[in-house]
Amino acid sequence: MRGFGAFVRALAGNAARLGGRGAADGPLTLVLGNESADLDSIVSSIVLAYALTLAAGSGAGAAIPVINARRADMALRPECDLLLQTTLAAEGGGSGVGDLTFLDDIDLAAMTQRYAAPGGASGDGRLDVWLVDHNAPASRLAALEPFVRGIVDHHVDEGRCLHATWRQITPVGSCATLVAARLRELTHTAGPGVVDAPLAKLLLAAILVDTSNLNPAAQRATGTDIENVDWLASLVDWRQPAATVASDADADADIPSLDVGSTAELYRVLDKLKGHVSHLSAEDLLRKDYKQWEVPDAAGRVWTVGISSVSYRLRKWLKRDGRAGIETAVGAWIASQGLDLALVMTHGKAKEAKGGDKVYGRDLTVAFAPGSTTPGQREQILQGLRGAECLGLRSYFGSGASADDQALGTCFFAQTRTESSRKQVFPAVKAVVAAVS
Ligand SMILES: [Mn+2]
Repeated sequence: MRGFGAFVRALAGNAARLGGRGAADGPLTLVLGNESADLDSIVSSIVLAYALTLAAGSGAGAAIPVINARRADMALRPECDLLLQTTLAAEGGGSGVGDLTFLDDIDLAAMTQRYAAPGGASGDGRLDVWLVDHNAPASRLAALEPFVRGIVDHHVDEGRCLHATWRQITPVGSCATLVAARLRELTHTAGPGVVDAPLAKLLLAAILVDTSNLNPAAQRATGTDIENVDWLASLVDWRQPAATVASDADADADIPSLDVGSTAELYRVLDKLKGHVSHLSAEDLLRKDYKQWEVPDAAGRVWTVGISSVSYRLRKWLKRDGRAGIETAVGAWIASQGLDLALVMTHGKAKEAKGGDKVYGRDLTVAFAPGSTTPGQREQILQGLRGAECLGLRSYFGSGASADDQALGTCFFAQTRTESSRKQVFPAVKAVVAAVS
């Protein structure tokens, strides 16, 4: 396999390799992003699969990137859809996103059973799973854990999959940075043709989105992110500024395009698409960027905890659906996912006061399953969260509201530590739940 274009054009054959009985008994390498299936995860899984394929040489079959979401869920991620369609088309991938493998393309139970025997069912088959942008399989995919061979991630180490032979967990702004760095090393041995212009833009886009365009105020980007952004930006074919503005350019202004002239413009187009969520139903808002964990407490009980990240400020959502509407939607989400504890992180830019500038902020909504938690446990969790320094929670509706909230099972907070994303919030929640007795 030579070049990213060849890798992209071979994606269409992956369905057959995963498909029928017997077809997948040979060695198989899957590269899986995290269950939020955000841009970073999708890009990292595609590009790490490419890097592994290059490194393995021509003898082995290509590693298969697997998007950790259902195919239909791509409709909730217009920024991913645009970036992937553009990149895959530029590389000659005929069906674009249609050629990618999604969770619903794989019969996980059948596959893990087939490969469970040492050496695989056919004797020479072996299933290797690489996790990117997470370091422990989602609870729904726990059956994959014994097959995890490698990890490339930038989250807090959950201490799982210690048997993996490659375990790279580095706190940088974007997992795509780690994948880019790995690819950059490959250019030393495999030549500069390893990274072409569309691939550079693909990686660059993921890093920019995850680091808010390397904005120091967001406190995401590290030196490694900045270094790799510089390198990738030098490889992209940027649109040259036009001498005169053609009249039909104005007519096309509403159709987003990634044919842009700078990193700032690339970020702006994708960030705008990503933030376009106000038309989504409450359920779609909750499931769009969602992760779920099993967390044991001090009494030995296992809590099912779900955290939704929503690019929509609570103030706007309250105005649209009302407090009761949000509580009903979160309650239905808790029931449908079988959660004990649900957290909804709403974030984005909003005006603090009429006529003022838009300021980036965060809110946190905490809700419990009424049947599976006791008032005492809820109190311990809320107390723990209020005391968590990395959150800086203040009651959203002012003092006195929290007692009512607790009886209802839903609490609304302003999160004053706005730099804490789910990467910081989940470890804090995990520690609070672990202390419940
Ligand atoms: Mn990430």
